[in-house]
Amino acid sequence: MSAKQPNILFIMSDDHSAQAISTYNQTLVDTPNIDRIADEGMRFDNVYCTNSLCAPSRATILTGNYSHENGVRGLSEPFDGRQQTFPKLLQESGYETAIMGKWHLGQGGHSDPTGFDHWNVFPDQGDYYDPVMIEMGEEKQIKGYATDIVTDLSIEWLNKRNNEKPFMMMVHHKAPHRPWDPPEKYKDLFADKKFPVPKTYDDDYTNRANAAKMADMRIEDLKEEDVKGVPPEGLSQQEVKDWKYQRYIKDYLRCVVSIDDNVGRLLEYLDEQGLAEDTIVVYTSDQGFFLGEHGWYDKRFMYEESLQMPFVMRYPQEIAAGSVSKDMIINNDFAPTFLDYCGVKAKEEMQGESFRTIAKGEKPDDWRDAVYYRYWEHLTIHQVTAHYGVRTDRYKLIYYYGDPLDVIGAVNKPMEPEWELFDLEKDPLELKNEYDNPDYAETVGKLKETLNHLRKKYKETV
Ligand SMILES: [Ca+2]
Repeated sequence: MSAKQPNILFIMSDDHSAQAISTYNQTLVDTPNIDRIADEGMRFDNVYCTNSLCAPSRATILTGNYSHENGVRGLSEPFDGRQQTFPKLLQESGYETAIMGKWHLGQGGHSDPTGFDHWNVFPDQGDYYDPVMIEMGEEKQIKGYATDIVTDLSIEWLNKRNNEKPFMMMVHHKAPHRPWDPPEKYKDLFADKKFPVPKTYDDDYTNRANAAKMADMRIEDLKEEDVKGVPPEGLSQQEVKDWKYQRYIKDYLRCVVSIDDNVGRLLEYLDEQGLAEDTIVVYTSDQGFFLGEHGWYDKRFMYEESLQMPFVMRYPQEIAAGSVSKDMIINNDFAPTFLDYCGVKAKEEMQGESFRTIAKGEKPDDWRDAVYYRYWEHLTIHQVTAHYGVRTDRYKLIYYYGDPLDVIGAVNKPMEPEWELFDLEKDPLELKNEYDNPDYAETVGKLKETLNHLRKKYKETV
């Protein structure tokens, strides 16, 4: 193999919103180590998941394909590992490959990880404390805190790997996923701090589709086990919400601080081993997350906080330090991009594009100007309505199709279809649906054409 093939260290957490990373937003928490990847490489401001849910995003990242193509449209559909994935292609091309931590794509049969020389993953969601892990099919309980353990195992594997081969390792943290359990050492961090609430915290969902009103993921609905306690007596409804929000955001951010520490450990390891120059380092999350925006926690919606994935990447040989990209990238693009860097061809076309040239600071003339999104689950947990839509640099058109056929969880739950249009330039917080505003009729027409074009392009049939 060519000595020029880079290593890839792909670090991904679960439900880590860009708002909770200081290179994106300074109001919540300091993440010096994740920021370091951006400072020494590129920060991507417009990276989107194409189905904002854990398992589907993971399946898309592995295959480069949309949910309907890779078979993981919702949380209940196991991944079929016989299909083409980028780790498999790299392994076949001489890479040594590994995955540590969260897999969440089913277990046993054809759903165990494939394309990895070594894997050690949580069953399903996994536990924060003393988690059971499955190492190459064998269950073992490991003492400690999940985020530290995943990093320990990753460093252990890097020490043992075959130095003759380039490596690709996926380090997948469980944190900061619900139930947001922080490590013991950080359980009192931020104890005396009061975090600001986001601008749309008290969203009342007027001028919007019913879908927003129906969603069952409001801060006030957080359960006792989520906020690890009962609100003091005598509080007003708003005070209970505020109390819950502080409990929620503090535990969430405690988990984030621990992730950032562990990202730092891996970066230091690369420095110590002289690997930093030859290794592409990525930090991302499987989707975004609501941290009180629109009064919510969780994800699923095509709204910005849930759609946007944080994404920073360092590769000193090609990416200028401190650079920023605003180009629209989707999680389908990750697989073709890594293959491009490694000089490996996919066997059949993936539904994503390599953004290697964008990372070099040059945007290809024919780069996409619209992103297609689809959330398939219909009125399952959190009561979010199935929808698909298109986002351009200025507009977002969402169709809540309400069709009980061919969607997950939809049996006997038909709904009146509804549309939302947001003008992101005038209304970046997505508070006013302009779909019925005649001033936007022409825009709506054009966006529907784009939507239909993308649905055809990606072979969407329902
Ligand atoms: Ca997730």
